[in-house]
Amino acid sequence: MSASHITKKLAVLFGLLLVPGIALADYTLNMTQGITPVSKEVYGLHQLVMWICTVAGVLVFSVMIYSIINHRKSKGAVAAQFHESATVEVIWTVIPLIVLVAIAIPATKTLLDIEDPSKSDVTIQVTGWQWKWNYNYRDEDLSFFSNLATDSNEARQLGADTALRDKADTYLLNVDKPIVVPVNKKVRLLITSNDVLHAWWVPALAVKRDAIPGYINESHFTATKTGTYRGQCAELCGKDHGFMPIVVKVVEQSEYTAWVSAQKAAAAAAAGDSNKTFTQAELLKKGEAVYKANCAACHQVNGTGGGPFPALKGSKVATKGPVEDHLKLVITGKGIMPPFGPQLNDADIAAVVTYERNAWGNSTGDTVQPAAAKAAR
Ligand code: HEC
Ligand SMILES: [Cu+2]
Repeated sequence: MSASHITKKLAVLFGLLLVPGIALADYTLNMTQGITPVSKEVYGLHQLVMWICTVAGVLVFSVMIYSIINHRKSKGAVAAQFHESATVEVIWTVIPLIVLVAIAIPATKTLLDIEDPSKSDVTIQVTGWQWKWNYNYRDEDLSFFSNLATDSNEARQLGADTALRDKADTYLLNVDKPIVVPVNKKVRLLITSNDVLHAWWVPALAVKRDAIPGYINESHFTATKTGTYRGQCAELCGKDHGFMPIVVKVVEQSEYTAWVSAQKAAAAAAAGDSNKTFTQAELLKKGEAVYKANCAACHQVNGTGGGPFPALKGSKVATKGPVEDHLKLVITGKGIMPPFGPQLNDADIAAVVTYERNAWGNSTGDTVQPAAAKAAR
């Protein structure tokens, strides 16, 4: 191969190397420092160990390379013999020992801090569901589900226009209801699961804990900076593992207090809805929102289903069968369809069933009231 040939090939290679460089412009090599005392400790520990490794590596490889070059056989070097030399053995035992102790002391301190959820100000029970998170504020009697934001959910549908993806705000990293916590307060997390293994992971908070059915893992964080922090489920948990993000909003205490009362008022209003009678138009509007947040992931926004998920458009249950059976199926689930009875209130269930019976060309004309959902439970 001629020299110019090689130069050309190298130029192309470098050109190609630049492509991902542009795409990953804000990619960083190091781990995040995060916004909690524990995350900073973890970061510091990582830096310390990395530098110890670097120094040890440079020292060892320098001696090795120097020896290979200067004491090589072709130069006539003869290997020195120091078998059973007590001095050498003491040196190569004591130096690593000192290094290990130097690492173990800060590592133990960090581990103890990670494992210390005592004296917390707020306790939140985090429950993994396929494929969403449930948050239960233990001291506030407040509980809600956090689903993938509707715009992201629509953008990932079968056959969705890819332009939707660019439009979706923080594609796949946004939820309909984030959890809100006060700044500079210690938040204790009780992490568990309702079905399979999940893991609650938010890098900026240095929390990554398995959510295990029938078992409660404890963790904690104290966010020292207001803002929005994102994470994801970090345990392969089935079809929509990649679609159950986590959003934590850290706010001032006063804003937190206001948020809690607003959430409680909304929950009380929703509970009241279960005793109301709605018009069909109201139910359809509410039902569409409930459908998009809870059902579209499997049955698709346009009701056509796909794979193991049956189409609801023209489905027997949603068009011909009695309303009662439709309600029961949604409440108790079937096969791999999870039960929505524990997840949705009567008004939500009535609304989504009304919607399914009248959307996408389904034309039963039925209006299903919350009282019917209550009776079907
Ligand atoms: C995790 C995926 C998943 C989600 C989310 C889901 N479903 Fe289903 N759904 C299924 C599967 C799978 C079936 C088929 C069950 C069977 O027959 O074994 C099904 C069946 C149904 C049927 C019966 C269809 C027929 O004709 O047999 C209805 C109605 C239905 N789902 C409504 C809903 C509603 C309402 C929601 C949201 C509140 C919802 N589904 C959310 C997976 C899902
Ligand atoms: Cu998960």
